[in-house]
Amino acid sequence: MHVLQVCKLVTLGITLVITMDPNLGKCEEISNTCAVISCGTHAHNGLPGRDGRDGKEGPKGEQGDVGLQGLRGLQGPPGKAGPTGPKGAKGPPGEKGQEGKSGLLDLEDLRTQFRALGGHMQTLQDNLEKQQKILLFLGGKKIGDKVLVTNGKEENFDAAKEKCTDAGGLLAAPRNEAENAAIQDLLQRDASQAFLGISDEHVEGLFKYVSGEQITFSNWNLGEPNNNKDAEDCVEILSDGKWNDIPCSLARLVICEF
Ligand code: GN1
Ligand code: CA
Ligand code: CA
Repeated sequence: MHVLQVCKLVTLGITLVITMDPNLGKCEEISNTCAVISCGTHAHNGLPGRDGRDGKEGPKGEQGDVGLQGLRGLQGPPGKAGPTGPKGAKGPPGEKGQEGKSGLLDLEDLRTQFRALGGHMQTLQDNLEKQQKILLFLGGKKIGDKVLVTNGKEENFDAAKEKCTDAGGLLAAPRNEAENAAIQDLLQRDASQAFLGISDEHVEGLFKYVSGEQITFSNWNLGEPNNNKDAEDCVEILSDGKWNDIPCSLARLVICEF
């Protein structure tokens, strides 16, 4: 039903009510609510009424047509690697390489190097023997793997130790009868006594090598070590090869072992 038709019906209703009850509002007042309401006598038609108010918003329209295609998007990340392709055809043969060396020649080269190395080793051996001859000539003595040498000087125990370590050796200490005899032989040329690299300066009665190990060989004189006057912690070797404990402050011949 159109708005106009509704309005006409309403106006008709109101006109009927007013006619039946004159106390109700005048027709002119009511006509303001609807442009099609007519007032007064029906002698002739009045002027057309004013435009009505805007109607209510209508219902939602039907869905429109599909729009135009949008712009192209940004490039995506690279895809996964595809499967391995078929094997290519075999290439042409390469150029011929240089002529290889004979294995026999390599062996001959090695023989030459060995001969040269042998020559160097012989030279070293000759030099070593020469050095030993010089050492023995100067008073050194070889015993087993040890070389014993004296500087011909007499020092107290600490100074004697230092002389030997400064030279890259140790104050001599015999580990067996043969070494004891070699030291004895050496001291007889220069003095009547020499220090040994042995002391009980840390624990009374417990004699140790300067390296810190407890002694495994000894050749004490009869009644020694007696720690005379409670002041004897170092050891001398006498001209007969026997040992005696003496004060470390005394000066004795320095004999080193290398
Ligand atoms: C004694 O006798 P002599 O002087 O060689 C002593 C040693 C002492 C030394 C100290 C048997 O030796 O133990 O170390 O004096 N010998 C005896 O100088 O008592
Ligand atoms: Ca002692
Ligand atoms: Ca003594």
